[in-house]
Amino acid sequence: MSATAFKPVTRFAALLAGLGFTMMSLAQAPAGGPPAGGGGPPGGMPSPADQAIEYRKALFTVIAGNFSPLGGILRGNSKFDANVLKRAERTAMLATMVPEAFPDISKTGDTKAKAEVWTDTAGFAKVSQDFADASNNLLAVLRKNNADSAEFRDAAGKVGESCKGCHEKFRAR
Ligand code: ASC
Repeated sequence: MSATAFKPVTRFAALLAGLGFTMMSLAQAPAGGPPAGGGGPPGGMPSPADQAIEYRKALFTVIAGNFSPLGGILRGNSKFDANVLKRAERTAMLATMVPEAFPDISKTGDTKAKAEVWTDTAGFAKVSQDFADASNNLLAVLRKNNADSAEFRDAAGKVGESCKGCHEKFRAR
């Protein structure tokens, strides 16, 4: 192969760099890429590990943004309103996304996730499933009776307990 064979690739890489990408980030290379938690190449995109952690935090931000108002009803901080069912639907859907938000590459970096997430995989699978089950139960309760009932309070309380159960075991303070 002559050196000229590489020219189009080099030009492509230069184009990507201009757009803030690298060949590596395009390929989503998990291993052998920028060091985990290292922030990635200077001036470039975050490393795959940092991107995965960023994604996870975003997921939990949206989960909390939807569920916290329901917890607030139980604590007397907010009122049951027309948004409750919608928030419960979102929480149940988002709960299904939790397990995949903890890929192996995201163990280290700017995260409170404990190593146990990846060592006690059965335990983590269980608390993730508890959250999904409790969220689905809350949704079922609201679909039957979309009101501030004792059943709603019990079901929403169980979702909150599932959040807490995972945080106590798998999230650093
Ligand atoms: C929420 C929220 C959590 C849980 C937790 C329950 O609304 O954002 O992290 O409930 O506080 O104990």
